[in-house]
Amino acid sequence: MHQVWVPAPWTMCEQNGSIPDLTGASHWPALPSGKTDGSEPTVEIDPHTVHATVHLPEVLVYEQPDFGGAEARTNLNWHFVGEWWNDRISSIVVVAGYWRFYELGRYEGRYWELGPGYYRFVEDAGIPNNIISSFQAIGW
Ligand SMILES: [Ca+2]
Repeated sequence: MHQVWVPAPWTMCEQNGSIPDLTGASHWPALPSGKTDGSEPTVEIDPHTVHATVHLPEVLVYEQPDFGGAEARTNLNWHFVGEWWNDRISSIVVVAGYWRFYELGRYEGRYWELGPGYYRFVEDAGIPNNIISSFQAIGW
């Protein structure tokens, strides 16, 4: 029988109506990847160095204060967080990068910026509780 993967309702994904913004990903940081034409590589890549030096923007959002309730982790920008997450974010961990959080979808309305850190209640960072509808990385 054909099995269909059904995401949990709080998974931030297109199946749940979340709208990813992939335009930003094209200029996110990246190291040269391996060549496929048989020529000598121009850069010798040490995977440990890559791990230590490349910090992709990354954020975790939580349903409740103090990092409680449902959690979503992402490295992507979101035009819309999806109906489940909409107006439901109460705490945030910014792992890397600088992120802008918007009160409306499509990066509209008021917005607030957070850098790396633990934000156990968004209102302590000046963001009204249960208001975020979209967010994007603006620097890293
Ligand atoms: Ca909102």
